[in-house]
Formats: sequence, C-alpha cells, structure tokens
Amino acid sequence: MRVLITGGAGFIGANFVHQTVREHPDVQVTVLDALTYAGDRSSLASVARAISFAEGSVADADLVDRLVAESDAVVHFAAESHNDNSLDDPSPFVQTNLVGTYTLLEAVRKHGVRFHHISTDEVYGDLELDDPSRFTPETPYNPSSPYSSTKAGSDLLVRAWVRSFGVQATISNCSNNYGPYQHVEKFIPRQITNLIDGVRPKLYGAGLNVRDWIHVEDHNAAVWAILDRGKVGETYLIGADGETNNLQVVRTLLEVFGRDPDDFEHVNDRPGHDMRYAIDASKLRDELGWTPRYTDFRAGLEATVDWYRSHEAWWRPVKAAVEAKYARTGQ
Ligand code: NAD
Ligand code: TDX
Repeated sequence: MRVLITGGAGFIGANFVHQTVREHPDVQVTVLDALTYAGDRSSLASVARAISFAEGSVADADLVDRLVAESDAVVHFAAESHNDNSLDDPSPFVQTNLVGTYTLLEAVRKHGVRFHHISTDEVYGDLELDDPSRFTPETPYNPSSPYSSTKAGSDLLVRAWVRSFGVQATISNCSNNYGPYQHVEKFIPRQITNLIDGVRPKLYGAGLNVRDWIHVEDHNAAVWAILDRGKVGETYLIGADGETNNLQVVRTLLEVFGRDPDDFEHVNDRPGHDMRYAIDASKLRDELGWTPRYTDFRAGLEATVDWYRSHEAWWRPVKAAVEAKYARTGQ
C-alpha cells in the first residue's frame, strides 16, 4: 500500500511516519509538507531513507494531483495548528486548513483514493467545568477560534464530499496530544523547555482550563485502527480519558524537575480561551477495539521531559523567537 502523509514533518505527522515505518513495513510512505515554521525535516532524519519526501503545499492543486494519483490512501495531518497564532493572523489557517483540504478532496475524488482526515475535538467548542457531559460524534459543531473554525469547516467539506461525490473518507477528532517532536510554542513543551532553562512555567489566566491529554503514539495507533477497520463516511472521536487542568500539569512538571510546585507565573489569558474539552471515545473502543497504552500521564510526562532534555539541538534554535513572540502579548 502507498500512503501519502500530509504534514509529516510536523509533531503528530512525524510521529505517525515513525510508527508506520516501524510497525507497517509493507507500507510505502510519501510525505507532503510545506516546511512552514512548524515543519522540521530533521524530525524525519532517522527514517529518511525509508520514505519519499515532497516539499510543497496541500493547496498546490497540480502537485497534490500528481502525488494523489500515485497513492492508495492519504492521511491528512497538514494544518496550521496553533490557536494563539490564529488570533494573531488567521489568513494561513483559511488557506491551509480550508483551501488545502478542499484541494486534497478534489484530487482523491478524481483518482478514487481513500482519504483519512485528521481533526480536533475543538470543533465542538468547549464545556463548562461543572458539566458532566463529554463530546460524542453527535455533539453539534460550535468552534470558538479561527483555528478551530477552519478545522470545523474542513471536516464539513469532507462530509459533503463523502455524501455528494462518494469520496471514501473517514474523519477523526482527537483531544490534546503530547510527546516527542511537539513544537515549543505548545503548552507542555513550552513549560518543559522553560524549566530546562530555569525559567518559571507560564500559566494562562487562573490555569483552571481542562484539556483531555493523550500520548501521540496512542492517537496514531487509533488512526491506523481507523485506516484498517474504520467504516467509510464515519467520524471517530479519539481520547484516552486524560482530563487534567493546566495548573495540575504545571505542578506535575515542576515536581518532575524537583522544583517547588507553586513556582510558576500567571500570564495574560488567551482571548476566547476554551474552558474544557472532554472526549467520549467509546465508539472507537467498542467498534474498532482500540485501547490507549499510555495510561499513566505522569510517566508519559517524565518520558517527554527526558526526550526534550536529550534533544536540545532539535528545539533550541527556535526557542528564543517563540518566547519573544509570546512576550509581545504578555504571555
Ligand atoms: P504541527 O503544527 O506540529 O504540524 C503541522 C505540519 O503541517 C507542519 O509540518 C507544517 O509544515 C505542515 N504544513 C502546514 N501548512 C502546510 C501546507 N499548506 N501544506 C503542506 N504542509 C503544511 O501540527 P500537529 O500538532 O502535528 O497537528 C497535526 C494535525 O493534527 C492537525 O491537522 C491538527 O489540527 C490535528 N490535531 C492536533 C492536535 C494536537 O494536540 N496537536 C490534537 C488534535 C488534532
Ligand atoms: O504558555 C502557555 N500557557 C498556558 O496556560 C500555553 C502555550 C498554553 N496554555 C494553555 C492554553 C490551553 O488551555 O494550555 C492549554 C493548552 O494550550 P495549547 O498547547 O496551545 O493547546 P490547545 O489550544 O488546547 O490546542 C491543542 O489541542 C487541540 C493543539 O494546539 C491543537 O492543534 C489541537 O487541535
């Protein structure tokens, strides 16, 4: 099987490429990635000889048509992925997340290629802290930010191309990922690299916002379960029952570093900051038999800290610029 992986030089995509090369040696991998600020070819260095790499945009119709014609399936990770950036400048979010997904859909329609669309739980908006419910595939879409609204729009394009044109597609909406190769702009790697540098972790607002953390390896194993056994036209929610508030994450990281758990800093909150995400993944568990393997969040965080400690050459070159950008908004 020939699989085209878009966004394979980014956080989740690179981990997916590594997992695929390791666990599905029969699969021929091609990565399509624009190498934006979030893409790093060195994340694929150890598998470079096992894969093909095309540098370019998912919104480039000619390039996409050529690559899709040579593929049996497309797994679409490529996106602008950071909420804070989408508040600063939404335009690349519209271009990549909406126009890019449209461009891929037209190509898979033309060539009859299987498509899997990677999306987020943020399409459902947020939940109150005292609301006992969790997101299910039936929860109405209600996105809050330019990022999540463009992801929601891309999901709706996929659904329409399935219904109107019979495109062979599935969608997954996953909760917050953590693990190796995550950009230092994101919450967990930002705090880990701050702590390595002796800088206090930065908590938006009171830090009571809840995210449903899942290890990136568990997310990607679920994507393979959907590719192997998922039903075309269906949406699967991916989550590992990992609800934790940001304050608790920061305190745990401080403990892992042997520091006072209260030695963090409150910074400006994110405008429109979603309060809580929570996933009910029972459809994925019951219908496809998927279960998460990384169920000890603290152990997963410790392993992630070790990874950032031993891969300083990977993140150091971009750290100062990320912090300078945050400083402009008092974050
Ligand atoms: P990321 O920002 O780390 O990586 C995105 C990758 O896409 C980068 O390699 C970048 O160069 C590439 N890219 C951006 N624009 C492109 C374009 N126009 N053409 C080709 N490549 C382009 O993102 P991530 O955190 O790995 O997220 C991957 C996917 O998973 C996204 O679709 C995101 O919405 C989704 N998702 C992420 C999370 C999470 O917690 N990070 C959770 C749920 C869903
Ligand atoms: O320095 C920080 N301090 C802080 O308190 C940063 C960068 C974030 N936060 C908070 C904001 C969120 O409540 O931590 C939480 C997580 O923030 P992010 O890492 O920016 O993730 P989030 O906005 O929740 O979105 C992530 O999960 C869903 C991914 O970036 C998305 O791509 C994915 O769809």
